[in-house]
Amino acid sequence: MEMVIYMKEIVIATKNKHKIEEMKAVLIPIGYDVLSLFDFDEFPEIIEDQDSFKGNAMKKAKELSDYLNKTVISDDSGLEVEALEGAPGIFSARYAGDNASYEDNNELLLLSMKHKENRTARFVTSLCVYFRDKEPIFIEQYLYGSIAKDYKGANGFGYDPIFIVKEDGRRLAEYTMEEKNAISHRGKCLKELIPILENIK
Ligand code: ITT
Repeated sequence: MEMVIYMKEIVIATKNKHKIEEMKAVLIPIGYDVLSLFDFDEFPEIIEDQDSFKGNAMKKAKELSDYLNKTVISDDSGLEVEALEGAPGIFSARYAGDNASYEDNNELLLLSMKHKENRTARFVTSLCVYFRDKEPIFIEQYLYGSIAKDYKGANGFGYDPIFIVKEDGRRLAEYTMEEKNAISHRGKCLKELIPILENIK
């Protein structure tokens, strides 16, 4: 009898290499053929103009899925700081302006927090998987901690060097990728996603 292997295809809706690596590590072992925006010459520019992480994640996945006619996984993530009423929040990537670097955003955040005693913060990830023929999946997860007063650690990206993880007091930028994936907002979303995807025909 002939064995037929059905490769399930999924497109990661990002060009962020950290995210692609992290998502591939979860999706390939459960049988997905994983693509990212690097595999397509043309795709629409998605304007992240929704007022929530979930709204932006859904918009990215739906618009790309409609255009590519494929299953698409997207996430929208960011940092919420209690003393700043949830800022930078959905504006985390452009906190210091439209073309801000990670360094620019970190500098502005340290400055905004200079006289704040309450340094509580959390990372948020809202994840969406958008199918052509099924209801979408939504997952949201958090990583709790606080904002430091200086930089430490060389791993990760974005706000990792100034984020103190509540669990052990280390900076997120001091975690190895494996350690970060085990506890992070995005890592927890992906862990929750595995059994859901495995149950889908
Ligand atoms: P997309 O193309 O997928 O949108 P992005 O890099 O803009 O990639 P997000 O919108 O999800 O990613 O995240 C917005 C910002 O939040 C990002 O630029 C970082 O500054 C910050 N951020 C998100 N996840 C982070 C993490 O795990 N560690 C540190 N900073 C993070």
